[in-house]
Amino acid sequence: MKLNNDTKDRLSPVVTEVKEDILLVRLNRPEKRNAINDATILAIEKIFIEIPEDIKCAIVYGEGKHFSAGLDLSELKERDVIEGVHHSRMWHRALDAVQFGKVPVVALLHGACVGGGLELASACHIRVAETSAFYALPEGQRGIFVGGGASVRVPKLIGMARMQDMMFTGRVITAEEGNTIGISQYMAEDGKGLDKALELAKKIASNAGMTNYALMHVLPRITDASQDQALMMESLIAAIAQSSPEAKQRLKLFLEGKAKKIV
Ligand code: 1HE
Repeated sequence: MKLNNDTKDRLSPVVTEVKEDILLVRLNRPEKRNAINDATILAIEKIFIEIPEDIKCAIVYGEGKHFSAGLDLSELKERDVIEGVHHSRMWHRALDAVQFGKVPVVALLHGACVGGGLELASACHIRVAETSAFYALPEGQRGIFVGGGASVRVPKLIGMARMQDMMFTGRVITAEEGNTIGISQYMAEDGKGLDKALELAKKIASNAGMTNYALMHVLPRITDASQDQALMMESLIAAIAQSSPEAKQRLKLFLEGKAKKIV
């Protein structure tokens, strides 16, 4: 039987759409609040590994009332220790494909952004939160631990003490609080987040490729390294970036008074 696009969309846990040079990646299990089962995390990995050359930025968002309810708990069956490690490493692989992939990724968050949903959001590079967004790490309450990279990525956004608080006490963070403490970088009214995410994605897509590459692949390694190694990496990537033909062209335009000013 040949499936039409509507049927395929209903069956796919993640759906993609191209808008000019932006890839829209939509979690598509609204009836399960976009809970992330194995099929979903593997689909995310495949999408980000296979991003076409002409795509310059991606937006990840969720269908329905919530961004994502996190790990699909119905699949959290008896696993022995080694199966548990492999499962967590599968998430790490997939979310590394998002964070260290080919293009910068904007996450648009609304409703629940909890557990594995927050892990996915924190693997993206910039987050826009609609007013309805809220954040939690219910792993603490479910008697488990984060396994999709939250222990590494969430403290980098909000600090370790706040993550400990979320897991010790089950604290739910509102969209406004989340924006203040660094989960999101932008806020939008409910229903307006995709416009904001597209506006940001277009700006990001217009950057020099080497600048975006350095921000995605070099800056995180600089922040993880010792100061001495970090400063050396900075010098190397600065020299590489400024020697690219695109950088030279942009600097020439500025010096000729033809480039857009900051304000
Ligand atoms: C689910 C899941 C899920 C909903 N796995 N099926 N995550 C959590 O502990 C969060 C659990 N979910 C919730 O607290 C709530 O569902 C929400 C606040 C997100 C949304 O509430 P609501 O009222 O809109 O929806 P609902 O009625 O609770 O759920 C609708 C359906 O989605 C229902 O299934 P149905 O067959 O009865 O209709 C729910 O069972 C289903 N559903 N969330 C499976 N998470 C890599 S390690 C990461 C570890 C974690 O992420 S732990 C955190 C798990």
